[in-house]
Amino acid sequence: MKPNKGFSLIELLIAMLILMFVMIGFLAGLIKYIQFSIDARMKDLMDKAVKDWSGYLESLPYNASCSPVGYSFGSAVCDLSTNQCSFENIDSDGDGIPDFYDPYSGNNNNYSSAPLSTASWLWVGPTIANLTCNNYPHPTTYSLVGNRRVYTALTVATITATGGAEMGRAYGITAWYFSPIDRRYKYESSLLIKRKP
Ligand SMILES: [Ca+2]
Ligand SMILES: [Ca+2]
Repeated sequence: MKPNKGFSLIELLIAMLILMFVMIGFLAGLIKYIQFSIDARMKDLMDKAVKDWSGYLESLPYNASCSPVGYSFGSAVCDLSTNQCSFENIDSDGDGIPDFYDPYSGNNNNYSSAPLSTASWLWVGPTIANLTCNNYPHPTTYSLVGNRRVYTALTVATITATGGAEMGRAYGITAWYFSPIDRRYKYESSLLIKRKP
């Protein structure tokens, strides 16, 4: 009987191959885990941005003088008992998101590589303008997770009665990011209606 001289070359190669597959599997899992945890942090910041901006616009005096001035969305007719507004049905790029909450003209998933190319109808956005309202400092228009941004944009319309008198203002608040998992557009929107005092 031959004495056992340890591992043969073949056995060593097989062991190394197995180890390599285990390592590749482990690394793939680790990368997925990191992507999911970044996505979760970005989603938290997106939720926070919508809440912060809603609270800010809510607290702003109706007659605060703000720049940029004017209504990015012109006038709208809203049913103030149900908060249903005429702009909810306007979707000029046909992607299923009303313009009032849509920061991009066209399919939003296509903007992951050009996130600053926002649509013309925004009132405030990542590159449109910083909002200045007297002495009322506003929340940031974007926040960061590493070098990835979570964006915020606003639209605004005046709410008019039949006959044209201003009854209030409607604000569209949208926060969004492109997912680190699949680069798709993820967003959250909110409508804030302020009645004229
Ligand atoms: Ca749209
Ligand atoms: Ca769009």
